[in-house]
Amino acid sequence: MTAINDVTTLEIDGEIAVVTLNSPPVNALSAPVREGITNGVKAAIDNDAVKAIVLICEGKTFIAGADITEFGKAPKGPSLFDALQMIEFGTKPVVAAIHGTALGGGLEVALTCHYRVAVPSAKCGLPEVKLGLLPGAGGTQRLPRIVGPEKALDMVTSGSHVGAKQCLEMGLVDELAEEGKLREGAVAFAKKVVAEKRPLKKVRDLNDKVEAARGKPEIFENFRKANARKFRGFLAPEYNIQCIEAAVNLPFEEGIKVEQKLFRELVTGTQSAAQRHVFFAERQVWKLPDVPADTAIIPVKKVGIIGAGTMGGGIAMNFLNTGFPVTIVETKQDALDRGIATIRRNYENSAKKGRFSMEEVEKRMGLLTGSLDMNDLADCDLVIEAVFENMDIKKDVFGKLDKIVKQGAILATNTSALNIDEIATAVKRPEAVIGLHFFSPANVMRLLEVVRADKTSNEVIATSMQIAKKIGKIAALVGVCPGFVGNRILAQRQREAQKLIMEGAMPWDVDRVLYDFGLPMGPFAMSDLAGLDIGWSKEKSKGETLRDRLCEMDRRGQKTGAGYYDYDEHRNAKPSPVVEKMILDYAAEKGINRRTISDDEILERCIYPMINEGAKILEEGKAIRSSDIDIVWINGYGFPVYRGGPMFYGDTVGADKVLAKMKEFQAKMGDDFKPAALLEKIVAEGKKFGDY
Ligand code: T1G
Repeated sequence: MTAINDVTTLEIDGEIAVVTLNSPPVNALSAPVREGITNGVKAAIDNDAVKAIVLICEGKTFIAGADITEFGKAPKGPSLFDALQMIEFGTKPVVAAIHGTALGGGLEVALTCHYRVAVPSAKCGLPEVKLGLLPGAGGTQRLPRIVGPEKALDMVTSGSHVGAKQCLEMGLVDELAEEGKLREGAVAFAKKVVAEKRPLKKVRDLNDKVEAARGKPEIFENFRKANARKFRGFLAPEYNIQCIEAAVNLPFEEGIKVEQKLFRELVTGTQSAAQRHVFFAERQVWKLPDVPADTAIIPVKKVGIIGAGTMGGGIAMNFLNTGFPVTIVETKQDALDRGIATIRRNYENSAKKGRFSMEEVEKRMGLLTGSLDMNDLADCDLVIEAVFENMDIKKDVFGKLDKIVKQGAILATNTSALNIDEIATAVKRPEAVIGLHFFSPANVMRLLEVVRADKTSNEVIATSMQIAKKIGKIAALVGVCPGFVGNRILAQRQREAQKLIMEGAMPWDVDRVLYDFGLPMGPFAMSDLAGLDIGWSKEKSKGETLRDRLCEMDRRGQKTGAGYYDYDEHRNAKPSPVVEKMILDYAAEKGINRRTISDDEILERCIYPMINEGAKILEEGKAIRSSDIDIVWINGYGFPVYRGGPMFYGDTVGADKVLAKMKEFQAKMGDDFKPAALLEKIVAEGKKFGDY
C-alpha cells in the first residue's frame, strides 16, 4: 500500500488498483481529496500491472460532495475538473465503490467513473439545490444521460437521496455488492470488466435519453408549472432546470458551459451564501458550549402527556411515530375521546395518502393509552404538560406531578409564553423542569424550542435535546423570557404591522410586501387563518382595538368568511372595502394623519425590529448564537431559507444599515426602535451578528 497523500492510499490487488480516500467526517472533496484522486488514479494508470481501478472511501460514506467550507474562499490545490479528467479520460476503467451517501460532487465523481458498484444501503443524490446551488461538476449533463431528463429534473430540484436499489433500476449504478463486502464486490466487478474487455463507458457519450427528449419543451414547461409554488423565491431550482434543458438541447461540452456559467452565478450570490449558512447552522444548533458532552442522558422509555387538545395530541404523535409508548391524560372522558379520535383520524388520513399502512396506524395507536387519572403517569420518564395557558392551572398540574411522577423523570411544559421559572416553583425538584415548546401543528412543525429554566439540570437539557433529535425535530436551546425566542421576535413584527395599517398602509399592502420578501404569508392573512378571536371575549370587548371591532362584526377570520380580508367559498382572500373603511374611520377617530408608506419602509419596519430584538436576546444570553435564532425563525415561522434567517439577513443587509434605520425610525417614532446595545457594539466594532 502506497500513501498518495494524507488522505489517500493506493493498493495494487493483482491487476486491480484500489484508490482509497479517508478524509473524515464525510470524505468531502477538499483540496487533499482532489489531489489524492488525481494522483492516485494517475499512479494506477501509470502502473503497467494495473488493468482496472477501484475508487473507494473509508469511514461512514463515499464522497458526500464538495467541501462546503471552501466556498467563498480562494481556491487552492488541484481543481475537481483535473480529477474528473484523470478518471474519465484515463486509459483504464475506473469503478466507483459506493457506500453511505454519494452526494453532489461525490456522485459527479462517480458519474465520471466508467462503472459504479454500491451496497444496498447506499444512497445517491445531487442535493446542491438545498445549498442554493446546482451540480457544478458535470452532474446536470451526465445525470439526465443515465436516468432521463424527467427523473433528473426531480433529483436536482428536490435534492433527494435515492436508494441503491432504485439507482440500479435507473442505471445509475451497474451492480449491487453484498452489504459489508463493498471492496470485494467492487474488485470482483472490476475483474469482470477486464475479463470481458468491457469498454471505458463514458456517461458523456450516452445521448439516447437526452435526444429522445429533444423538441419536447413541454417536459420543462409542465415541470415549472407543477412546481412554481414550491420553488417560489428560490433561484437555484430554475437554474437547475435550465441546465437539464441544456443537456437535452446542446452537445455535452456546450451543456457544461451553461452549467458552469449558472453555477458561478449561484455560488457568488446571496441565496447560496444564506443556504450554506443554514446548512452549518442546523449542525451548530445541537452544540451546547456549557453542557459537557459527557453529561449523563436520562433513559426515556415511557412518555406522559397532560392534555389531549390540539397541542397535546400533536405532541403525542411525535412520540408514537418513533415508537415511544405514550399515556395521555385528560380531565373529562369526552375530551379524552375527542383527542384520541383526532390522533387516529390523522393517522388514517396519512395511511389513505399512502404514507404508511393501516397496520402501521394500529401499531402507533397501540402505543397510546388514554387516562383520566394522573396517577397513571407515575412511571413515566418524561411528562409533557399541554394544558390551557394559565399560570395557576399550570402550577396546579406541576404540583400534582411532583407528588406522582417517579424521581429522575423530566417534567416539561409546552407553554409558549408563561414564565417557566415561576412554574418550577410549584415542585420540589425544579432541576427536573424544562420547557419543550412545540409549534402547531406539533406533529408537523419541525421546530422545538427547548427552554432551560434557572434550575434546569444539564442532564435534563442534554436528554431533552437528544429526545428532540429522536422525534425528528430541530431543537434550539433558549432561555426563559416573554415569548422565548420565536414569539418574542414575532411580537416586534406584529406590533409594527398594526401600526403601519394605522399610519397609511392597508393589511394587504403589508402582507404583499412580506409575502414577496419570501414569508409564506403576511401577518394579517396569518391572523385570519389562526382566527382573530383567539383570547378575545365578546363580554369583555369594548371595541377599543380594530381587532375588537372586527370580532364584534363577526369578522373573525377565514372561519367566518371574513376578517381583515373577505373570503370566497374557496377561502380565497381579497382586500375588503369594509375593512378599508373601518381602518380609515378608526385612524380618523384616533386623530392619525395617514400618509403614503413605501414598500421599503413596510419591510424595514417589520424586519429590522426583529433583528434588533434578536440582538437583545443574544446580549441577554437567551440564545447561544445568532444562527440559532435563524434556525428558530426558518423552522418555526417560515422565514425564507434563501435569506438565511433574520440575523443572517441582518448581516446581508449590513448591521450598520439596520442600526442607521432603527435610529432614523426612533427619532421619528420613538423607542419601539431603540437599538439594542449589542447592535450598537457590533457596528462599532465592524463585526457581524454571525461573529457573536
Ligand atoms: N462539506 C463540508 N463539511 C461537511 C459536508 C460537506 N459537503 N457534509 C458534511 N459536512 C460536515 C458537517 O458540517 C458536520 O460537521 C459533519 O460533516 C457531519 O455531518 C461541485 C457544488 C453527508 C448526509 O450537500 O447532507 O458538491 O458539525 O452532521 O447527519 O457539484 O452531512 O461535525 O463539525 O450532517 O451523518 C453537496 C451535505 C455539496 C451534502 C451526513 N453535498 N452533507 O449526514 O452528518 S455541494 C451536500 C450532508 C457540491 C458540486 C457541488 C450530510 C450527510 P460537524 P452531519 P450526518
